[in-house]
Amino acid sequence: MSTTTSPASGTQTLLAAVSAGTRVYDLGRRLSIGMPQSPNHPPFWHALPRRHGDAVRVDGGSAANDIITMGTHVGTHIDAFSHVSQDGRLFDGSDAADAGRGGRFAELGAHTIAPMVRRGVLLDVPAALGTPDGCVPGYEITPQDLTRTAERQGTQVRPGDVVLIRSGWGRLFGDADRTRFVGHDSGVPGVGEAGATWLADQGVHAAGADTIAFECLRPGAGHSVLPAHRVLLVERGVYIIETMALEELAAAGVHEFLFVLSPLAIFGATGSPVRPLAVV
Ligand code: UVW
Repeated sequence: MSTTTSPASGTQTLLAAVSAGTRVYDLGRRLSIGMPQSPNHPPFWHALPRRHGDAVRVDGGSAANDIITMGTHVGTHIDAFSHVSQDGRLFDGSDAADAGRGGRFAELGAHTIAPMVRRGVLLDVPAALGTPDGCVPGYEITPQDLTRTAERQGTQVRPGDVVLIRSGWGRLFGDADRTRFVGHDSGVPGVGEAGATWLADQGVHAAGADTIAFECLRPGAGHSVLPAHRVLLVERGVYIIETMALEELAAAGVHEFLFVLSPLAIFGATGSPVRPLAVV
């Protein structure tokens, strides 16, 4: 007997799963003026040049229209392979000086990042380290921390996964002092070169974190040295997702899920704002 599922019944299975109580976790941060962001990038700005009543239609209706400006690396976002070069070379070895929208960015820009519907894994590192509120500023999450976390959770990291690393730093996103989340002076926890290499060695497709630059920032060093970006974006071809909201997922004890992310297909862009979802 054939066990092939027709597209129609596959859709029905999905719809039945949704109506049976599938839960969707929003892993994206709200975009608002003044939110914490890296000083490397143009800030988020939102204006309302046409308000209700400015142009009233003959039937009495009117539309309000707005404008946003922002860097593509502001808020929850994904880094394209065009974002970082090392010693003048991009991920595919091409000359970064020849890049730009008409050059290699045509092959490496945000528009080339395929939408992701993949197995997602949350590694709740501070929970495994016994500091559930979060890692201390500037703490480098090691490969041993990552394997210990996966073992403690009973979670396997598999090739093709999207691995999200909770450091606990996301709790500072709404802090009145916006500089705390950015952590230029105080430092930010995250993986370093070794942790990034471990992730790439597992064959993951993308790696994300609840911090502004994904990787460990040493106190006082700011964004001056970013070895995990080099390893993942230039050497190993692993996408990076930053400024994710992971607290709700962690609080619910969810460590495996369906991960959904669709970048904006901005031609030749170095990154894209995203609103990732975890579906369980
Ligand atoms: C930072 O904001 C530093 O992250 P990225 O430039 O990698 O997007």
